[in-house]
Amino acid sequence: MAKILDIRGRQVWDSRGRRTVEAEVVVGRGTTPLATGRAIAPAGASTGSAEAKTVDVPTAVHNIGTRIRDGLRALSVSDQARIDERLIDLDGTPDRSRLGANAMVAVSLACAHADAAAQKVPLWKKLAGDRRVSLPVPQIQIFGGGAHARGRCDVQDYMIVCTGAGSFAEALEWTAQVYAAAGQRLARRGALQGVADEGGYWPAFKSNEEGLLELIGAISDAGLEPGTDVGIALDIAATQLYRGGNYHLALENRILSAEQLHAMWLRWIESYPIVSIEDPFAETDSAAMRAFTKACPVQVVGDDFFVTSADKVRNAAGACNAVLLKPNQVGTLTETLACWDAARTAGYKAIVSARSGETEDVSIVHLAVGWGVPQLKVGSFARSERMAKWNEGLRIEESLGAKALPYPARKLFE
Ligand code: 2PG
Ligand code: MG
Repeated sequence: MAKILDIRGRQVWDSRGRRTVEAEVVVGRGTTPLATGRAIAPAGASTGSAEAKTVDVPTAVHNIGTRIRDGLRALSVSDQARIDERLIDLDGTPDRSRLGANAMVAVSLACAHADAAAQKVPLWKKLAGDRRVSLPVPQIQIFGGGAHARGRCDVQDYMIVCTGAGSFAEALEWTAQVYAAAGQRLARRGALQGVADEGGYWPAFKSNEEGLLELIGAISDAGLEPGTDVGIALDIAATQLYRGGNYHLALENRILSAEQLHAMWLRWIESYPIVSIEDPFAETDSAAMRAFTKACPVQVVGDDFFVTSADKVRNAAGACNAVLLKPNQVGTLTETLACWDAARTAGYKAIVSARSGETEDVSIVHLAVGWGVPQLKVGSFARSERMAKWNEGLRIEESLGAKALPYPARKLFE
């Protein structure tokens, strides 16, 4: 068993040109180094209020090189639960505000990478053990709005899900065509204003519904069948729209009650091939979320609403039917896995997700594959912090070959 010999932190930069923290963990036998693992903390822009707290990057780097290094040294790097427990103890706060969730998640993930490297297996394989795995079904952003495009439109993520694709690689082929078609359509109309934080087009829509019409148009332009080949997933990130008990659609200059918004979402779901809707109501509006989930025939995802908390999923009482898993919302791998376990026990679906502030770190792809989480959300089909993750998925799919479980897209959304 390899033991942790050394840990250090360093400041690196993310996709928004902001500081973030990288952890590097050296493991070995005796005093002989065997392997190194590295991971970088991502950062959100539309964050849930109950997310674990970060500390500034110099403090995170300092914490990693001092308290965390001293606390984890000599632990077996294969014992992820023990490592994460120690991190939580060293932090000693309910919200991770002492060590910082950014420092903790970088270290927690770097330990997993170091263990995989010491065992000479890919991270997904270390996590899966002998279980057979498949690639997850991607939700890929085509238009970006909300907090990722200075509120250009109210809906944050207009995404596609290639529900009819037979493999991860085919889903990416189709996505490339839809992404290109969507850009051409916007450019022709003079409605293309660049790309938003996750690489989706920054659109000049006049209404939020226009985004749905444009998605349908782009799917058709790509020669694919909306609803059969390709469905739509939305992230409303509605906490961002919630003020004084109502929902403010700034683009349309309208203020809606929860009941009115509920009716609007149901009309959209009836009129368009929507297969998933995330945070359709604010994180504090549980009653609206519950009423909506009861009425909604498709996947209702809690992101800000659950903040990857196993307890919140266990206490959901009918709110949402799926959970977004973001390791940096809780701070450690073990807690993220506990949330996935809670979701499975409750019969909820799950999606591993990146953040709007990302880097070349591809750990989340391995988590989705290794833990058997059947969906993955990474942002759009542009910018290398996104493409690095899609490309990693391609490598894993290729390496699995015929050993893979059947690709789950058609079954998930049948
Ligand atoms: C979300 C994510 C990714 P952020 O809301 O699901 O789209 O955004 O990382 O800004 O929270
Ligand atoms: Mg979200």
